[in-house]
Amino acid sequence: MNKTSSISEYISASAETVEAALVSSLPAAWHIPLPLRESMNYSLMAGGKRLRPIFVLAAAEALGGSTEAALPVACAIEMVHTYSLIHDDLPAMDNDDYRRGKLTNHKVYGEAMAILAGDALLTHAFYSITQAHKVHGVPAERVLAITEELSAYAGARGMVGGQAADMLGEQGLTKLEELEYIHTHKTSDLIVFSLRAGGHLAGATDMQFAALSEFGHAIGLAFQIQDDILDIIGDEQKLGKPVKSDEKQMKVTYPYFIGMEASEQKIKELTEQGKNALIQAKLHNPERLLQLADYLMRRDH
Ligand code: GRG
Repeated sequence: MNKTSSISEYISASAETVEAALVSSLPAAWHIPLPLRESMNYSLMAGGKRLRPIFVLAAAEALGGSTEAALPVACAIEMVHTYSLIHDDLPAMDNDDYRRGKLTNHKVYGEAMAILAGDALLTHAFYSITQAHKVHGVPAERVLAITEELSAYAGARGMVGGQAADMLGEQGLTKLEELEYIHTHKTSDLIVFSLRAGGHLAGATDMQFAALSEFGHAIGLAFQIQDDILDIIGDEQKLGKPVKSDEKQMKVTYPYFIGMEASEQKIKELTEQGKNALIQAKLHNPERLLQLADYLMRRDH
């Protein structure tokens, strides 16, 4: 992909590359019970935006690393993201029938198989990471660092912890800081991991890692606030009237605490803050990461 293509062209081309790698990520030669293989592939290929894998590729590129060698790690983070969505949709959690306009995994394959598909995707993510070394020759100590960070950012101190805090807080969040804890772990942590993984693949310095983390945390939070705003706009379109913060149906989100306008302003501030952190770190080629941050701020889905 040349440097003058638009950010939408870059995103489409990168998503295509990731999807081609995902299609062949479960080896055809492995003997896997067919419903399990189908259930895993159903959600993996269900039309996600592929943002997290694109961040892995763009961060590796920003530091002059190989995007080809980054692909197994890019696939791994999409597997973790996909497992989290399958489990989040289950009756014991959000109990959703549809995701991305399609029936949720458990609606098609049943609850037990959906749980297993999620488990298997999470496990397979770690297998996929090993292939960066075995197939592409990424040094073993870099792969080890990526493995350690995926366990941390996706697990109990990361995304799963954020999900647990969200569940526990459902009875009544009273402070914006509590909501920020949830957003940081539930949403930003996988984005921070993706950027840092790109950094590990390309041999980033400590200062560059700090900038990648700050960028990821800021735009992850901005992404989640934007998600909350888009949710409210969707609800308003369904109801045909504005949703007010004192109405029961308004979820406890950023707009609930500070209103829609201030939330939009916060998205802009976070995006600028993240971009500045990256600019100051003077990466080899940060253009695509900076463009991605602006693109996310303007997204409408
Ligand atoms: C069940 C362990 C466990 C975790 C669930 C991901 C998650 C945590 C819950 C889903 C609900 C939610 C709003 C999560 C915040 C992160 C987020 C905005 C996910 C959606 O990400 P997109 O927009 O999804 O990148 P696509 O469909 O494009 O892949």
